[in-house]
Amino acid sequence: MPRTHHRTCHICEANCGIVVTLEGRQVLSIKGDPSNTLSRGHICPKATALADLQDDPDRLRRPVKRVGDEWQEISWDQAFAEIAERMAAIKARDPQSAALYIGNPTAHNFAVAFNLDHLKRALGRPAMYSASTVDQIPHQVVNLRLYGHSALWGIPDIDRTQCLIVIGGNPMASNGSLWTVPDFRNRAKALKERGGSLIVIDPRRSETAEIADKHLFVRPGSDAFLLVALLKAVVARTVPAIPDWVDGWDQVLAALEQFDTGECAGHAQVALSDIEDLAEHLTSGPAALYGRLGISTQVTGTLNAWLITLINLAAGQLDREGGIVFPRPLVDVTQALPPGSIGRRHSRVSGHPEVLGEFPAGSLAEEIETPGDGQIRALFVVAGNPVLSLPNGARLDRAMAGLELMVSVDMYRTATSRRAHYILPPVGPLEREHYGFFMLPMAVRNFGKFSEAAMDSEPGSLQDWEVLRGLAGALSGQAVQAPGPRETLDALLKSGPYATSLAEIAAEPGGKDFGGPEAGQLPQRLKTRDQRLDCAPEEFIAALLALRANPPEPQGERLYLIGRRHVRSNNSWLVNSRRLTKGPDRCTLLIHPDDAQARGLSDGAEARVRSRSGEVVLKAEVSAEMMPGTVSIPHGWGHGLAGVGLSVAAMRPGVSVNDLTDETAIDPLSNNAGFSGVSVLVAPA
Ligand SMILES: Nc1nc2c(c(=O)[nH]1)N[C@H]1C(S)=C(S)[C@@H](COP(=O)(O)OP(=O)(O)OC[C@H]3O[C@@H](n4cnc5c(=O)[nH]c(N)nc54)[C@H](O)[C@@H]3O)O[C@H]1N2
Ligand SMILES: Nc1nc2c(c(=O)[nH]1)N[C@H]1C(S)=C(S)[C@@H](COP(=O)(O)OP(=O)(O)OC[C@H]3O[C@@H](n4cnc5c(=O)[nH]c(N)nc54)[C@H](O)[C@@H]3O)O[C@H]1N2
Ligand code: SF4
Ligand SMILES: [Mo]
Repeated sequence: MPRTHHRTCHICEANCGIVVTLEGRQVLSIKGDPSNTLSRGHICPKATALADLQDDPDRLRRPVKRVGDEWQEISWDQAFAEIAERMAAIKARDPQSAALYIGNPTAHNFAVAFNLDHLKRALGRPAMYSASTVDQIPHQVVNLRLYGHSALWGIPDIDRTQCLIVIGGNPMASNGSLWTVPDFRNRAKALKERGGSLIVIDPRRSETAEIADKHLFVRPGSDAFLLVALLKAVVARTVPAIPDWVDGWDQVLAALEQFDTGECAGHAQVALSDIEDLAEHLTSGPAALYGRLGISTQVTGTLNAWLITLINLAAGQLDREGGIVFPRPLVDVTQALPPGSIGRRHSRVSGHPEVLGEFPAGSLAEEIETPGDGQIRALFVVAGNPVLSLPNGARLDRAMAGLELMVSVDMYRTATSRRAHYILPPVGPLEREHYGFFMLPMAVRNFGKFSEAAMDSEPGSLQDWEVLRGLAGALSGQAVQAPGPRETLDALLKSGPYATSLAEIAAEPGGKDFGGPEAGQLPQRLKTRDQRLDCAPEEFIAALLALRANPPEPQGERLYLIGRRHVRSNNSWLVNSRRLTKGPDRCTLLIHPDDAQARGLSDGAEARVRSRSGEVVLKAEVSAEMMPGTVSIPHGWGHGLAGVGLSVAAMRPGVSVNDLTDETAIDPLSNNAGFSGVSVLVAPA
């Protein structure tokens, strides 16, 4: 008899409710769950890939060990014991030689979040790296410095705003980021139906720009200039009503004096009249300026995220209905997690400060390559694919070959885990529990949904968190004694703002809804010592002033390279799904017709793209959706490396854009990689 199972899709940040129909272990269908009040029945094509993943014969079911070029299946006990033994030998020579890299899927796994510390402790405080520093850490730094906690989030109040301005985000493809906003399409449609507007600022006419009322191109990597000009335009238009719990506004104004609006607009290649129009929208009703990945992955990422907050503040939109609102999640992560630190330690080779406990992922390769005390000799990768996801991944790939021990917790033999000595696979995607611990605090509803496993796990398999505990136990010689993830979550729900419980949440198949975010949360929710908001941290002001001396360099023959996401893929890891990989080639070079013509490149021809880091050859896709002077290649491709065990992906492996990106381009305030606007040369291959 078929049975239905209500759960949350854990692939991306949207946290959509899904209904899985199963017969035994066989998935008959995956559909949107209309009873889920967060996602309202919405799903995207990726949800059905959960079934492909669950059944994928390439997915590892047992630990494997690399012996030469061969992979041998071994038992968990053997894997844990051998790893512990090798680690002990390495540590005996140098206690500070281990590093841990945490990939994006760990952000979608509450049980991993509760158990990482066991592994960190057992490894003796390893150097930490993660996908955060190729993604969102600038926003966390701004949260920390302004609100006092890296995980106190403000999000656009999309369901009540009259104007949403998106800069460097493409929610129509990504389904939202740092903003859990499932069903973005219909929420944007409703905004327009009530007479509001959607404006997109992006060097590519993205899928979101396609449905917008207005789209502006911006020169990649130059958003800080546009944002300075916009802030000045907003200030010129209104006398900002800065709340009395905000300090530092005068310092902001003084710094702005140093900039000329017209000059800034010129640097960003945005017309002054368009900037005036944006300011008009922001100051004439409920409106929200939202910036995401395109503005985060720049060397000015923190500056960008800060300027966006200042613009919302100056326009009177911060903590306002229809502006930027602060969700009140069921689990208050600002209670559950420490606020975050900056600069307590520095990296060995280049002296990068620790930011939220991490060094720049872009500096991982040099720490493996450079001899001396503290050289990384053992690397543990949990749910990450840094060879494809980090800048100059090819350099990291070469460096990894020199590691004495590498362990990947992953269910596939990927571009990265093929370098590991041991791969430890978790259970299938439908065999695990889920709670959107990190994502629900950024959701458009104050909402909770707990998903039980949809099916029993295969005998002898372990969940990610059990793998982490197994490793920690073996490394420390002591089994981990701690409450399980369900117990921890239950306790957090009980002590949370709604004093609910796991049992209460789990009883609701569609989730439990406590209403939409309310305005008026500040200053009470601030986690700063004095419960005031200092909007002008010294180092931010200094970085802003330093911007004057760094106008964009003349472009000449060079083109700006940016990235993109497709609704049928997710970073590097849904590439083995038969359902998703159907259709046209997606790893292409998007290039404007004028730029293509100037280089003698026709649509479909092979193009050679060169940068400081390397070179790739891929098919050109000529399209006026690109800003002239700008090209785009998606990340998450490059599965053709020897040793990768992805048979579906192998048919169309693509190339890795991160063979072109620059690992030395780092935002000094957050350690984030600068991916936007890499300078490249393009020619026919
Ligand atoms: N040039 C460029 N580079 C980028 C980006 C870009 O826009 N442009 N985007 C960046 C961003 S935003 C991110 S988040 C990073 C992502 O960077 P990473 O997190 O390093 O890489 P992913 O491609 O997400 O790979 C995740 C890995 O985890 C495995 N995995 C999936 N689910 C699970 C699970 O439940 N358990 C375990 N143990 N493993 C699992 C997958 O098989 C895959 O190998 O890439 C970044 N890199
Ligand atoms: N389908 C799908 N969904 C995903 C993912 C996926 O891989 N596939 N990945 C998930 C992850 S890990 C993340 S972090 C989120 C990211 O979600 P989003 O932040 O929405 O990221 P992108 O879709 O990469 O959109 C970034 C946009 O910035 C633009 N851009 C690039 N450079 C610049 C610039 O210099 N300035 C400006 N203003 N814009 C620029 C790009 O053209 C692109 O349209 O998506 C998540 N959702
Ligand atoms: S939008 Fe994200 S959470 Fe929703 S179905 Fe698609 S992949 Fe899953
Ligand atoms: Mo990400």
